[in-house]
Formats: sequence, C-alpha cells, structure tokens
Amino acid sequence: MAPPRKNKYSVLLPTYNERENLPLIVWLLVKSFTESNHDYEIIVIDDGSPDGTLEVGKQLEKIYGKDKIVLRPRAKKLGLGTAYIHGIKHATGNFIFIMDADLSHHPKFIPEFIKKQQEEDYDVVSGTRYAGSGGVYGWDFKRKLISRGANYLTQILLRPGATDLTGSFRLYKKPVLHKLIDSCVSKGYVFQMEMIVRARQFNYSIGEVPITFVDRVYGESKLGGNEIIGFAKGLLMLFATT
Ligand SMILES: Nc1nc2c(ncn2[C@@H]2O[C@H](COP(=O)(O)OP(=O)(O)O)[C@@H](O)[C@H]2O)c(=O)[nH]1
Ligand SMILES: [Mg+2]
Repeated sequence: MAPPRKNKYSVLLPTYNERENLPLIVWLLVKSFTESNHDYEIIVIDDGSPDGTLEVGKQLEKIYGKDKIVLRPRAKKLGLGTAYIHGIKHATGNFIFIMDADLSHHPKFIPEFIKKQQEEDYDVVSGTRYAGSGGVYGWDFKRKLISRGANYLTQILLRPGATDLTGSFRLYKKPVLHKLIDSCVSKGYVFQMEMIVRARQFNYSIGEVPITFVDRVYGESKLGGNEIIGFAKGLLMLFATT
C-alpha cells in the first residue's frame, strides 16, 4: 500500500503596509510549524505597499528559502477578497491557513488548529474569540461593540452554527476553500462572515479553536464607517438569499 500523502499547510498572508510586522509573523510561523513538525509554505500577497513591505519579504525569502517564503505580489491595493483568490492559485498545500499579518492572529495557535482538524476530519476550523478561552485584547469599547454586535445580529438572522463569524483566522481543506471563494459574492468585511455562512449552507463540518486576538501594535486598521455600512448591507443580502 502506498504511504498516506503527507499534509502540507499553505498560509495565505495578505499584507498592506506591514513592514514592521512581517519579519515577526514569519519568524513565529516558522517556529510554530517547525516545532510541531508540519510541512508548510508562507504565501505573501503584498499589494504594492508604499512602506516597502515587499522588500522586507525579499529579505525573508533569502533567509528562509524560496520553498518556504513564496512572494506573490500585486501592483496595487485590490482588497482582501481578491488577495485570497490570488494566493490560493499559488498554494501547493492540501490545507490552507488564512490569517492577518499584523500579529493579531498569533501563530502559536497553529498546532491547535491542525489538531482540531484531525480530530473529526473537519472541512473548516475557525478560530473563535467568543467561546472557551478565546478573547479580544486592545480594542476600545466601540470596536468591541461593533464586533459583538455584528456577530450577534448574524447569529440571530442566519444561525450559522459558529461562534465567531467576523474573524478570519481559519484553516480550510483546499478544495473547500476553493468552493467557498467561488460561491462568495461579497467584498470587504462581510466576506469572512459569508464564508462561514456558506460553509454551513454546503454542509461542511466546522470545528472551532479558542484564540486570543490582540489589536495591532504597528500600522493602521482599515475598519471605518464604510466597512460597517458594507457589512450591514452584506448581512441583509445573505439574510434575503440564503
Ligand atoms: N494584499 C492585501 N492585504 C490587505 C489589504 N487590506 C488589508 N490587508 C491585510 O489584511 C490583514 C487585515 O487587515 P487589517 O487592516 O489588520 O484589518 P483589521 O484587523 O480588521 O482592522 C492585514 O494583514 C493587512 O495587511 C489589501 O487590500 N490587500
Ligand atoms: Mg488587523
């Protein structure tokens, strides 16, 4: 009998002005995968960051090797949704991690995602700030209220069967992520929520891992009034169509 294929994990790391954060997150990812003895690659999708994030990426590519650091830049800022689509095209792993590059998502949780996935052969494992030992640090009251409110509203309207809908730290089987990306219509913040709602709709199994989310130290968040309105619109659209 042929030996079972060894799993490989491709991390999609979208960056926009993450010069200070990129070396740290990459170092922590390498440490996490190496110590837990899993095969991996880190795909950096930089959208022409004016702060020179790509140059930093090139240094990291020299340090860790082209098989580990895969640079797939785009010329300008085209948004997160299409960054994932772009990234997955270049992924050689059979599993895909999606996470932010700003250190809000700590790589130390990676082995827990993998362990959870293997427990029940889950299609998706979602990090959750809103169950078990999960939590949020460094957000002001307003931002906490927005995140909680968005989750609460979505829970009531769509009953998606996952506790954290707006987070993006997740592990997917590659074909599952493909199908989800293909079926998602929204752009912007609501995209993460649509992914999990569609996952439930397609009857994919979803496991959860409690994570602590720490607000970024370096750089700026992109959440503003427009994103909140966009989220509300997207939520109503999903409510009406799913
Ligand atoms: N490639 C790419 N990455 C982006 C874009 N917008 C945000 N990012 C990255 O996506 C992640 C999440 O963005 P962030 O501003 O931290 O969002 P927040 O945590 O929800 O406030 C970070 O790693 C950003 O650098 C974009 O248009 N293109
Ligand atoms: Mg962030």
